[in-house]
Amino acid sequence: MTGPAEVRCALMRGGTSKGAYFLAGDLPDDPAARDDLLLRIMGSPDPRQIDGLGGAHPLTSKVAVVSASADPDADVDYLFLQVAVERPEVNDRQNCGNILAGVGPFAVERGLVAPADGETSVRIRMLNTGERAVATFPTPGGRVDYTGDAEISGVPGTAAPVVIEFPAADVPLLPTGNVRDTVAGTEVTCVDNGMPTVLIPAAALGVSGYEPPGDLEEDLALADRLRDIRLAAGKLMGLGDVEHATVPKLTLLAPPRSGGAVTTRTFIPVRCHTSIGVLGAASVAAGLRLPGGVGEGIAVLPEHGDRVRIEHPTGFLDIDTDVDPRGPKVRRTAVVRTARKIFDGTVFPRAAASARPEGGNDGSAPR
Ligand code: NQM
Repeated sequence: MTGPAEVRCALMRGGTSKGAYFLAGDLPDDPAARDDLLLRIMGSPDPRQIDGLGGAHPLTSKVAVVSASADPDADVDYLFLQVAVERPEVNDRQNCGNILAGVGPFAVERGLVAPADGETSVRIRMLNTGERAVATFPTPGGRVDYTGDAEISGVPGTAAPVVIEFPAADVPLLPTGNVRDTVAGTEVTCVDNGMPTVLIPAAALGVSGYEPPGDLEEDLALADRLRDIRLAAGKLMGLGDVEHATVPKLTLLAPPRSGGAVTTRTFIPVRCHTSIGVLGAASVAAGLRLPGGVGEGIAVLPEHGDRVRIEHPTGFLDIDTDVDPRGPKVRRTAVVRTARKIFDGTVFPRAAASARPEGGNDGSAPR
């Protein structure tokens, strides 16, 4: 498959992730041609992604495709694509709330949204799930200002805050219809507040939940157990066969150690997240608020207010969730992230002829 020899692209950090941002009009319309091009741009498949923009980890092998929205209630459409590192696969079955943090600033940079003098709000339709978000960030003098004093765990230094509000969505919060299920012999809570997530008490899997991500990734017995839970939970959650999907995510829960509500280790779905995804955290926070869920007896919820502090391997993520236990339904979710434009220019994809090693897709599971 051939394609353009050069493409306009911005590399941005969004929250604790990093990705290549494109205008939809700069990529092929045909999804197969687009994905082939993105694999060659990111340097996949290759564990080091040495010949492309990807950073050799799922958290740095991400793509945002942005366009003006035809929807009167949205300014822009955002399609998130997860580019696998070691396999020639591009997946659109999940959203990404971290990469979302860069979408508003990128839309202003590309002239899709006229900035106000002061701060600008961008209404974003997230094409992966049909859900909505509004991102608000500083634009003094009508230019995006990435500098500021907001700090997020997992990112050195400080930057301008990107405040993201998620209105109530129509997706069922409990995709299995139950607050607790027994899946592959383990009691779990399957929840979806923007990201299909399986909550699992760490102790039920024989780990503390405080281990560093690398140690958990090396535990092959744990990996087998998580795989069994994920495949069974995926079916129960209506996601079908998730062998090659990046959802559902799996979050191990343990009591908080640093004043937060809970400690987490999240598998996305094979590598262990060095922090936690935004929508993953939104799902955890909502799940903890459901009476009868597996978080009961583990999490310590604040007595007042919507804010929940989710501890993770490199710090914490504060997220606001207003949950109506009748339904149950999430009325509102909000989070503060930061983003930064790293470069803006032209990317030169690897030539199509060398895009795939002999044998192509080896059919192995996602990482
Ligand atoms: O849950 C990683 C990330 C994510 C997704 C993943 C995310 C989210 O940290 O909204 O941001 O779960 O694959 O970027």
